[in-house]
Amino acid sequence: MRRHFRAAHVIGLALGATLALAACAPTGDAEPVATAEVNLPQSYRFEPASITVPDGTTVTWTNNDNFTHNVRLIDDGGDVLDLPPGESVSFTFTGAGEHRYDCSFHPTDMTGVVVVTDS
Ligand SMILES: [Cu+2]
Repeated sequence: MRRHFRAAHVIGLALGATLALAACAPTGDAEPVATAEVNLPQSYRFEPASITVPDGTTVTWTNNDNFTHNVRLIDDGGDVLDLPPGESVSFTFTGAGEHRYDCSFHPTDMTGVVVVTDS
């Protein structure tokens, strides 16, 4: 009887541990990185793709890839900032919340988000 109870208890602990691991498993959406600098390394990437900055921060993207990309400000009027290889562009984000952007040439591979917090 006592032995049976202990076995059930162990199974319960194992289940709990499994659920905890599942809750912490990577989902592909990494925690936003606190930086105002986004790199475009080879190839076709924004790095880091998810950043966080205080309200009113100017974010700079630098294209270190061999191809021309751009920054399309999806949630900020849709303007497209051209970004040839070796060049940088900047944009000042205002308004707390998620500001999504992508590269209009490669929207499937290249998306990013700027999480703006109250300053
Ligand atoms: Cu691109």
